[in-house]
Amino acid sequence: GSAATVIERNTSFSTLNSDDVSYFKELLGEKSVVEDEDVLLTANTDWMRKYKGSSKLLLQPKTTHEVSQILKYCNSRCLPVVPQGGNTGLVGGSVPVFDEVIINMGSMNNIISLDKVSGILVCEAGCILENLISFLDNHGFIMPLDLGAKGSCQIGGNVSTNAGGLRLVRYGSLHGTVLGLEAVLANGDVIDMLGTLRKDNTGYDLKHLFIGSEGSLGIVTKVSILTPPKLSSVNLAFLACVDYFSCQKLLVEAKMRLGDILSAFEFLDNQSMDLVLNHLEGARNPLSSSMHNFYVLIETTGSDESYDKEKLEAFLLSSMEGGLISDGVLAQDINQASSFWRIREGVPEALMKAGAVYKYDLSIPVEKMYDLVDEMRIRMGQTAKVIAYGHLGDGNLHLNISAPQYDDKILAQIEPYVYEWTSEHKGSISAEHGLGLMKANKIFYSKSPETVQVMGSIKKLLDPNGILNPYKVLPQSLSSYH
Ligand code: FAD
Ligand code: 2HG
Ligand code: ZN
Repeated sequence: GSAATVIERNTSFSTLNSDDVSYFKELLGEKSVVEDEDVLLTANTDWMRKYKGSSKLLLQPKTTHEVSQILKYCNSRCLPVVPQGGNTGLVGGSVPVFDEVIINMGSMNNIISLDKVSGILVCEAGCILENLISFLDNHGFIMPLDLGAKGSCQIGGNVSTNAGGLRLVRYGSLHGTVLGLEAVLANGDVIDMLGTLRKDNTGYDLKHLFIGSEGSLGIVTKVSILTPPKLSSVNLAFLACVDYFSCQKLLVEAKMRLGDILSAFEFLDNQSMDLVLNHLEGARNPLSSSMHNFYVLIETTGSDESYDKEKLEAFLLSSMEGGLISDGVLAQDINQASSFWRIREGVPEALMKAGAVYKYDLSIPVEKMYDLVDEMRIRMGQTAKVIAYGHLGDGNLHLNISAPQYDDKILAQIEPYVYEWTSEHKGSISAEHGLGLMKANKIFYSKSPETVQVMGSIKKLLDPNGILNPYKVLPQSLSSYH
């Protein structure tokens, strides 16, 4: 009932020996070659404690050259590796399946430059997202992405998963904001695509292959990213809606009437709220009555305090009068705003505390999205709770099934039904978390066989021995070639 898929170790891979360890110590220095059992246990285990590998070695390169030397050596020895950032990934992609060597990027955490005219930030892949946010804040800029895992996740991990998060509705995906990358291929070749230009149509834009490929094509070592200016006026409203249709209508209205300042549109249902209130210490419902069916967070970001507030208030008033929202409150200060965000961002943590969880991260046309949730509640009956929330502004549903413990019978109630439903509605079975180990064999629900075949050819070209994050992303038939 947990990781479920049965996978066999690729027999063409070799096994780590003492000569390998000596080579790495010589290359990186003793301190960057970690064999400590406690450290390895943590690095072998994913954030959900659902996926566990058995790697015996973790390497901490400090430079691109070191990453290059590591990969060149591993490739020649046919030693498989897992690139690891903050290990906050939710699809089992960031931990080994068997004994793969873990390449932890945390020591490559230098900020290289910030161009204060263009807002272009260049940094190493191991920079923690929250540190970049603070650094930019001091210089009058913000990161174009923000997510609940910001305290641990790294920009290299964000890029490798093409993380979406809370601001995508305003600033778009990393395919738009990442201007350049440096990546190291399986054979150790360093590919310098670290451009800092908004426009550059010279040939194939290869950086896009590394955005969202989850460490299966190369290790991202540096990133250049366009950061928007920090605007002075940020407002956050926490609202209640009686039904899902109202949430949907509210979104359409918000896009139309607040479009120029809208910076987030998130939703959670009452089951998500209950979970947060029951499991997160100090959390309380910002709205006096707890009898609401749906909650929506609307954030605006603009440059004129009084104009922005007036605009948002007028919007809320007319939405209230029109019956789209049944209750609501505007954050009065930054502390209140973070307590509102804590509720939304705290759902994954609350789910962890509640027991076993089956996660589905789906893109579904907004009109149809909640139909799936209703259907799942009927399917699951009393055996498990169905928790629904997500980035409504982007058509991204986080459907979580929460149960006291993992159970194959529960899994069989969920899969393949959820994937089939999503595919029939022309959705995506991975909106923002990637495929990892969890969904490597499910790719066909969202991509045609011809498309997957081309992906396989690209993988083979860039990583002929298949050493980079094996068993992940692509179906086993394509990724374990010999
Ligand atoms: P890891 O988990 O370490 O790795 C993720 C994948 O990227 C793995 O396949 C790994 O091999 C690969 N990888 C990591 N670094 C590199 C590198 N330098 N080069 C090549 N490959 C690399 N995701 C969203 O999209 N939106 C959200 O709103 C969101 N919220 C979250 C909230 C919480 C509480 C948690 C726990 C997770 C959330 N996530 C979200 C998922 C996760 O945080 C993101 O996918 C994040 O981008 C992963 O970054 P990381 O550094 O932790 O990467
Ligand atoms: C979020 O938006 C994350 O909170 C996590 O993407 C979603 O845990 C999940 O299902
Ligand atoms: Zn999300």
